[in-house]
Amino acid sequence: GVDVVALGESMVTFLPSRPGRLADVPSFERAIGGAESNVACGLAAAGHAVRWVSRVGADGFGDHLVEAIGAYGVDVSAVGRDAARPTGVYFRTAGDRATDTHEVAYYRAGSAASAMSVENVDLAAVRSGRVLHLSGITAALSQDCLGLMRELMAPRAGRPLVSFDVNHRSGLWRDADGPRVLLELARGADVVFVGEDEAEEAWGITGGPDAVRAALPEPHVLVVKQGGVGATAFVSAAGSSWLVAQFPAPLGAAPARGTFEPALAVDVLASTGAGDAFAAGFLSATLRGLPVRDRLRHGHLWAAATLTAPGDLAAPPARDTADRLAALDDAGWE
Ligand code: KDG
Repeated sequence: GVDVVALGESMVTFLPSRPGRLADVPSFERAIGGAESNVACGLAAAGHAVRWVSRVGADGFGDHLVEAIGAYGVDVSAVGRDAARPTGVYFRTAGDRATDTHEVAYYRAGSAASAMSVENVDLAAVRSGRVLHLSGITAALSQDCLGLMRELMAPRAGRPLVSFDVNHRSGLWRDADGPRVLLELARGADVVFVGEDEAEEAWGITGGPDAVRAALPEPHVLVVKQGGVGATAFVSAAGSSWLVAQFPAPLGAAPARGTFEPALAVDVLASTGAGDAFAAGFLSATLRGLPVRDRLRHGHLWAAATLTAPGDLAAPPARDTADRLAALDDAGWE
């Protein structure tokens, strides 16, 4: 069976040949990006059975995305083609390493993926995994995409465990609804990933992980990412019976208060994709039934691999290496 299905828009990504303003970069190197397919590729590279569902144009960039993501071992058989709409692309600058600010130029309005809907996506394929990974980016793309998200997240018997990364991209929302919609979607998910900075930007929540949990008590698992500091996971003892049945002891046994794990100190080259890598590492460890502390540590280890690579996507650490590091005592880890 399929462990994880990820649904979302992927784009051909153009990485700059040198630092500086977008206006000054003379050439770019082609790579791939897309928050949900980044998660899918990481999980597949680590040996999990993963499917990515999306729509791309009937064009060379669509071919490239399907081939490149497929090459990670991701099942791309349910990716649809749109003869009338192009594959989205985006350009990025390297930005300033000290402040980690960079420019992003999206060319994705009206893309094939932005026209995803309950009508043109294979819903059975999307529901075919134990876990369905979604993100708030999809909700921002169009009303049809938002409708698809709501349909997939609606409570129903046999619904896969829904993992939701808030991924607030303020530049993508065409109206002021983003924060409200993201909160609504997060409330309906089983596992939620959100940055402390994101929670402040979108929802005005200050006061750290406990304040985020207070505003978002519903998800069975809530992970608040605190950038270079670490991450805090909240796991409620309660969950719907089918959820607890699917993910028994490790989730049910965890304490209701937050579990904090410090991040690894690394030399950040490009932060894009680090959140996706974190989610993939956390989900990988979840699928393996590892305890909460180890899920957070695998998240940090996978994020570290991406933080130190130029693209949005890096090979996850080898499982035995990651397991050895995650098993260190607290002093060794820090
Ligand atoms: O999380 C990384 C993504 O932001 C990047 O790969 C591009 O999906 C992307 C987006 O919409 O920003």
